[in-house]
Amino acid sequence: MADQGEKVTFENMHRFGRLQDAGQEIDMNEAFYVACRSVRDFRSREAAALALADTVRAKLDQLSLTSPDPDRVDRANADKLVKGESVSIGPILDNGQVRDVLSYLMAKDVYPMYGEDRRPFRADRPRDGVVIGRYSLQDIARAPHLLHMLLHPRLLGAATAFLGALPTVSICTFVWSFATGQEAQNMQLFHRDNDDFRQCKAFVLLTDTLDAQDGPHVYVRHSVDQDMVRRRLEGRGIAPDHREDLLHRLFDGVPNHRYADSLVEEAFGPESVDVLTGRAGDCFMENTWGIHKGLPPRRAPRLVLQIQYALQPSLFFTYEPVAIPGMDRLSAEDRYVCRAYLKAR
Ligand SMILES: O=C(O)CCC(=O)C(=O)O
Ligand SMILES: [Fe+2]
Repeated sequence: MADQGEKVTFENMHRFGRLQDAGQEIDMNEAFYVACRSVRDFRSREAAALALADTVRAKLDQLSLTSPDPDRVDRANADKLVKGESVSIGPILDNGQVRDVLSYLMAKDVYPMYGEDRRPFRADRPRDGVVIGRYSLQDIARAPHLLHMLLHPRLLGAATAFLGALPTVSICTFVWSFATGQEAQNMQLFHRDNDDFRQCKAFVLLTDTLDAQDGPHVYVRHSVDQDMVRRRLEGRGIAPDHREDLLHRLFDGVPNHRYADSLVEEAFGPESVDVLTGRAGDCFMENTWGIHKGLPPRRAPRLVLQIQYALQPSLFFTYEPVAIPGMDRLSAEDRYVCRAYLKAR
């Protein structure tokens, strides 16, 4: 334990978090992760996120890194993210850039995202029964135009304003969803992401996603805040007992909970369910505490780059940053944003 009266600094704070005297160590990262996933009350999550943002800004200051003033970046889109509305960014890759990414990835091994069988395959010959595929960290890191996407000013501006400090890319992954005809599973079912008290995701479409057959992303508008949902249910004249039951089922679920389509439809109505379509190269962002899913494609496989911006690396993952050319030409701030996945050498 730290000496009595010793000042808590960023350098020594981890020692205050460990109960070494009792001969047992409690990993506070683990405790923090459990908290991120278990605190379901929106206002408590927001208070924790704001405190965390203050801490991150102080830490950045110590590292002589500049965190842009959250009010001077993309406040308008950040406000939408806070309220639980999706943000349309528009195209961030042109057709040639999309082709570069696709032809690079088609020549790399794809691994099943879930399940025991980890054998790789190629995206043009998906293995039977594999619904969702991913790439290795090495192959993700070397993908063409990756830095352009991760550090895109529109994405960083909205993420910085939303999070209240310079973000950390805590997930960066190309995800294939294959047209298998199987029932929706996992992230194809309605859920909330809860890696951090506040996090947002940018989805960059790499295949055209024009209608329900293409497996579009689906976002439930205004599903982040139980008080807002309560007011809306009141406004629709839902009886108090039933209203509280719906709220309980929408907010008090265990982490990793999946929500039935019928529950979402009943609580929010079809007009609050946004189906986000677009052409390859298009990007949209959302606060993924809001309820969402990626529909299974029915015609052709669908490829998306998913970028999660948060206040810190996810405590769930072990990262192995990959050295890539071009990193040493970036500003220290940009290197910080990408540090969980990419390094200079
Ligand atoms: O692929 C999608 O559209 C959704 C993915 C998702 O929700 C997730 O990875 O958490
Ligand atoms: Fe998700």
